Amino acid sequence: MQRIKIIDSHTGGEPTRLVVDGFPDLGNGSMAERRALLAAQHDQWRTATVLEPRGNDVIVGALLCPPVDARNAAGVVFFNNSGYLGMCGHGTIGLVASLAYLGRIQPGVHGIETPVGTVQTTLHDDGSVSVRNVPARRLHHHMTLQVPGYGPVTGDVAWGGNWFFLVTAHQQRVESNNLAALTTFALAVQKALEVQGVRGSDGGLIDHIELFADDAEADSRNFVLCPGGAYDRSPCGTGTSAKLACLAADGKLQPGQVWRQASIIGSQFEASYAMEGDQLIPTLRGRAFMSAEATLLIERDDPFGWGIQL
Ligand code: PYC
Repeated sequence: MQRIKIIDSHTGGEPTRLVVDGFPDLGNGSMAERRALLAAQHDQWRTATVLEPRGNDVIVGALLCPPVDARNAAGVVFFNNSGYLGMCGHGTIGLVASLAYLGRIQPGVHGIETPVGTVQTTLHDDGSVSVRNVPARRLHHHMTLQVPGYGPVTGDVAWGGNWFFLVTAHQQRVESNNLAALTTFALAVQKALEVQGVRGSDGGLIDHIELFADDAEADSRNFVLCPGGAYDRSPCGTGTSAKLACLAADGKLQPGQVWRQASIIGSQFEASYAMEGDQLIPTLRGRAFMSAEATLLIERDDPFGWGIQL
């Protein structure tokens, strides 16, 4: 019998499954190296943790790792139903709240190492968490794609810790009672980007699609399609970071100015950015709530023990 100890939380409705113990030893390399090792040699631990029958398409896994730099609180490798993420904003908020729940950290500033860089987080006295993310930037402005079934779709390509295609002008209704149509549209855009060879500056897939609409309670409401086909219940920390980079490039948001990003289910992140030289550094603030503390069990003879993979 294999055992994986987890803490589940959700940030604005989006779940994070923190793996506290039970995964294979990935050595002492950087989080990018540990992610590569997990993907190449131990991927069944990802699938066992986030796929059915124990998980589902929405869960983001977060493997808790000892940090390389002892001044940091932790390292983390994020993964989901389709593979591995660079950074994850809602997941980092969930990780910090879970470490607080476990009594491992107190309110204050805590460095977290991720595969795309170290982020500085602040656990506030009210339980909310700020994440000072990796630098965000816009790569392409006003790029027009031909999307089969929909015609031309124009958007921006930006990095916020993952690669995003951000679409503001579209014919879609960004409402929670229109999820099937939004998902179908965003999947078609995701596919068109891949087929037409549009990639990030590091060659990475543009695998997150973000649509925007006005919102009565916030500066904007988004719908974010994640790489594995699920939509983000939270406003998406890396997606909000990519949005800040686009707003800044368009001169529509100044350093320090607050941007309230609502998700498709109405949860919110408060975001702003600072300039450090020519780098735009986003900060997001949100709150995670604990939802479970459990041990996953994998029986030796369970045909679906390592996840249902279709
Ligand atoms: O909050 O950055 C985020 C995120 C990425 C994928 C799901 N959530």
